[in-house]
Amino acid sequence: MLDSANIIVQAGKGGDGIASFRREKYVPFGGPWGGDGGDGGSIFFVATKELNNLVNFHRKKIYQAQNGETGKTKNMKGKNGDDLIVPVPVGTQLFELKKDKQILCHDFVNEKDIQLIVQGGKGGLGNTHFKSSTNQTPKEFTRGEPGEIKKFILDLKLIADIGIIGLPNSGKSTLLKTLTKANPKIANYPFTTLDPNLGTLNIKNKTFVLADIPGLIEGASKGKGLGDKFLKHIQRTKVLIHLVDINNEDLNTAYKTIKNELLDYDKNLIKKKEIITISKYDFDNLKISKQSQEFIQKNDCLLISSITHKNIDELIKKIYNLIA
Ligand SMILES: Nc1nc2c(ncn2[C@@H]2O[C@H](COP(=O)(O)OP(=O)(O)OP(=O)(O)O)[C@@H](O)[C@H]2O)c(=O)[nH]1
Ligand SMILES: [Mg+2]
Repeated sequence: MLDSANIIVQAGKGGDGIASFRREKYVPFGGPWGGDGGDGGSIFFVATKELNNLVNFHRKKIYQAQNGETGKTKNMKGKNGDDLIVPVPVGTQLFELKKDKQILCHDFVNEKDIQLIVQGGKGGLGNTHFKSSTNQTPKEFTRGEPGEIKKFILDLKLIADIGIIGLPNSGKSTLLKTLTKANPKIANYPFTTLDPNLGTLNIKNKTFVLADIPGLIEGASKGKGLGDKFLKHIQRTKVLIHLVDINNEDLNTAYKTIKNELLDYDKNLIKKKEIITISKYDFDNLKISKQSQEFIQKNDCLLISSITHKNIDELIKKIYNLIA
C-alpha cells in the first residue's frame, strides 16, 4: 500500500494585460482598448472513496493548472485558465512542506470534501484601465500574477472504526475474514499480511469498517519487523480488537509486547477501547497454564475461534456496544 507521497502543486499564471489602441477607418484618434489577461487556474483536491491508496501520486508528482491567456484587443479579456481538480482518497492528510517543516493543512475525512490547494494568479490589466483626463493614450499595462506553487506531503491514514491488532500469526486476517466479506491472505507463518486489509461489518443497519493491521512485534515502533508505518492507521480507529494467540506460553507477555509498542508510538493509542480476545480457542476443554488462566480472568478476555465460530456472535455484540 502506497500511503505517503511528496508532490509539487502549481497554480496557473495570470495572463498579461496588453497595451493596444483603436485603429479604424473614420476613427482618427482611437483610444486605448487593450484587454485584461485571464486568471490562472487554481488547484483543488477532493476526497473520494473510489481511491484507497496514493499510487497515483507516485506516478505523477507535479500538478499544474492552466495559465490564463494574454488580453486581446477590443478590450477583450484573455480566457481564464481551467482549474484542476485532483481526487485523493478519503483519509488523506495534506501537509505543506515549508523550510523542512511540515504543516498540516487539511484532513480529508469526508467523501466529497473539496479544498482549494493553490490559487491561480490574477490576470494583468490592459491599458484601457490607465486612461485618464490627462493621459488619453496610456501605454501602461500590468503583467499577470504568478500562480501559487507549494510542496506537499500526502499521508493516508485509514479511516476504520475497528482495528484488529496482535502479534504476527495470531489469526487477525482469519478473524477479518470471519467477520466480513473480505478475503485476505491467510497462512501459518508470520508477516503474511503486508498491507492493512479492510472489511465491512453490518450490525443492526449500521456499517462498521474493520482494518486488519499487519503483525506487530517488539520494537515495531522503532522500525523492527514491518516497522511502525502501520501504527498510524490505528490512530483513527475507535475500538481495537487485540488478538492474543492461546498457543503463547505467556499470554501476559504477548499482550504487553503489543501494548508497549502502541505506547511508544503514540500514548493516545493505549487509551482506546479494547476488546482483548484469546484467539484459536477451538476447544472448550483446552489445557492452559495457571498463568494464562489468571490473565484471562483478570482481563475479562473473550475466548474466540474463527474455525469453530466460538464466541464470534459475542464479539460482534461487544463491538456494537462499544461503538454504538
Ligand atoms: N486452530 C485455529 N487456527 C487459526 C484460527 N485463526 C487463525 N488460525 C490459523 O493461524 C494461522 C495464521 O492466521 P492469519 O489469519 O494469517 O494470522 P495473522 O495474524 O493475520 O498473521 P500475520 O498477517 O502474519 O500477522 C493460519 O494458519 C490460520 O489458519 C483459529 O481460530 N483456530
Ligand atoms: Mg494477516
